[in-house]
Amino acid sequence: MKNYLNFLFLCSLSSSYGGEPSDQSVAYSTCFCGRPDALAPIGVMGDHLHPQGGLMVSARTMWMSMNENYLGANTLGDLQAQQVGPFGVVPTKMDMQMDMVSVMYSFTDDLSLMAMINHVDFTMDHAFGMGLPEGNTFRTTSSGWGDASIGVLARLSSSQNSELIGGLNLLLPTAELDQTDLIPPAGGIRRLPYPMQLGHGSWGIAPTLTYTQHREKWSYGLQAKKQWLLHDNSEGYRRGDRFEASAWIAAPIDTNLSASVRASYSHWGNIEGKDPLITMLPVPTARENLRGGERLDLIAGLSYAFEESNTRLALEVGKSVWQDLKGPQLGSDYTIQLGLQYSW
Ligand SMILES: [Cu+2]
Repeated sequence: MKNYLNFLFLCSLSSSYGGEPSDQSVAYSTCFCGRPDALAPIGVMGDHLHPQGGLMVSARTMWMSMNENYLGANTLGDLQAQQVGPFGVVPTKMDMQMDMVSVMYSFTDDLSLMAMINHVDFTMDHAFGMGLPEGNTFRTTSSGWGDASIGVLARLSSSQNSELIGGLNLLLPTAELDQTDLIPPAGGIRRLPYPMQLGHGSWGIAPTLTYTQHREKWSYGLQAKKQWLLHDNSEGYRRGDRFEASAWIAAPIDTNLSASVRASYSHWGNIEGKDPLITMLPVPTARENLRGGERLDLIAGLSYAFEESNTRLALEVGKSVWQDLKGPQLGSDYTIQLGLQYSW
């Protein structure tokens, strides 16, 4: 039993969940180890701290599938999307995979360092010349390291069962922005449009604010996150600012297993500036003013805490239920996030 109470995230005392609060609970009053919803759903980062000296490594993979063009909040058929421009080529489907590794280290009980790198794989299918005898389809792919980040997380306030954590991340321009592939209607190998490039390639800052509260039988949280890029990247453009807000409820459904539901709203701007090697392509993904949008996702999650090994395995599956995009632009259909976290 002692093992169980200590198993998660190096917390050094029992929680008040299902038992009397420990007399040490003054020191770490907001440690909810021992329950599987101790941490936020796997798609939320920056929601927790560790006691001084604590180290956590997380590996996550995220998949996103996009398979319809939107103009505002409405979907368009491929031919309709082509006629909006009119565009010689329209994207019809995009699949993204992002693999992320992050590390947390706690300098003090109230301050942690966080660092993250990611690797991305993109596939985009296109149609061109629809309605014409020579009409056809083609696929482009790109793959490589995305933009890394480092940052700090600090406890701003806490009570017996809640805490407020502020984060500040520095975004590093590590992604390469010169991915190319064969684009048949453009006559050969060309630099790929904006969404197929591996990241933003700019220095930036991303503050987060996260509130969580753990009740006896359930927990909830709220997070707001903003991302600003500070300058044009090496190719002469800057991706739009981004804002995300999440709200979730979670509850243990077994000793080791918890379930969650989460709503996530995101808003992102158009591209400023332009890459001259991209902007000439006859496809909406090469237009700087057709990149912005906003979206609401509903996301269900499961989290499993292994008793003996300080390990959590967690899954989130999300469906985009509403989006309003500068278009034609491919909208998100569903997302899956799988993560494994280990702490010392
Ligand atoms: Cu952690």
